[in-house]
Amino acid sequence: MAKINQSLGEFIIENQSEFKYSSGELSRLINSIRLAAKVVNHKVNKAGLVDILGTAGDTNIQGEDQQKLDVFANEVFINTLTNREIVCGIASEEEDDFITITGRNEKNDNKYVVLIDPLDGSSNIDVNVSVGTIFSVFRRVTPSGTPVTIDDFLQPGINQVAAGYIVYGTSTMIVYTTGHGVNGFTLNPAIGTYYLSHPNMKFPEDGNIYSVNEGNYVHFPQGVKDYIKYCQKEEEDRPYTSRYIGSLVSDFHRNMIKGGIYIYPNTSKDPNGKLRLLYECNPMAMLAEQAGGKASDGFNRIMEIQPTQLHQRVPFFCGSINMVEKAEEFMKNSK
Ligand code: P6P
Repeated sequence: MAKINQSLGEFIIENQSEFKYSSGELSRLINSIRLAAKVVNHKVNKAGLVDILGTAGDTNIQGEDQQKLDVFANEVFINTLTNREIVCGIASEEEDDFITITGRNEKNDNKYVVLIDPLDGSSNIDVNVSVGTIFSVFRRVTPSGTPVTIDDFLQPGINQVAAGYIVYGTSTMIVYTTGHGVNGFTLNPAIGTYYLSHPNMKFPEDGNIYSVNEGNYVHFPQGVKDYIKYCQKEEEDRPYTSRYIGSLVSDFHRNMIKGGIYIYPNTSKDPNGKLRLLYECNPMAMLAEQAGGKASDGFNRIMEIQPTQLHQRVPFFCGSINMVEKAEEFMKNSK
């Protein structure tokens, strides 16, 4: 049972028994993410003051300029997860291939793999807009003691054992689920402790916020164009409000609290959309469903998509269930 102002550490211990596989490793994994988030948060909050802005002079597999904070966040999460000897493999938006982690005993007997977008929305860094970290956790499917293979990472989202994000905003929060609802914890930076501030988070079934980059309108599928016009129509509870931060974690977080839908569809420029299935859409979809919301590619449940590539992209419709289903209706009717 969640108690307001309970610390994240107390919450993890109290709820550890809920997790049927619990041998403490998942708790230690969440704890390591908690620690890494504090380190990244410290740097994000000082980004304007130290020479950590700007690009690191490299690009990631997506061909995107790697911001220095991207590189820093990636290293912090990978090192923290590696040092704690909890996971046997990591996949990251910032790494071309997955990373195999062998314990000090040179064995691969840890049971979890983590997939992570270490700093989502990084293009917002230099303009002081919220950014986030997104993580997804699976149990490995290949035999314990052997090196992980791509099959351990290419699992459908329904297999996730945990998922969450950190939003580095006006306050820093960890929001995560282990399959028993969604809880949000706010960092008290004065003492470096996260406290339960948003117990049992729920997506309102309806909302009046739609989040989409309308600059791409001419490239959208007809169903999305029709849904946007529906949102803008002077009728009943509309027009809705358009809110788009350009940071998935921030738009998702606001929509989960207030009600809303986030859409990043396929376009004529990006036929599979922009967002990555494994470390953006699947974890956000697990959170959405655990909070009573919905996540699809416009037609199919995100978490039932069988991945084929580590960095594959999918169209993403996510948020209040009635809004997602209305958008899916427009997609179906325009087919
Ligand atoms: P665009 C950030 O790069 C991101 O992956 C999401 O966080 C964000 O919602 C989206 O891309 C923004 O993309 O094309 O609208 O700038």
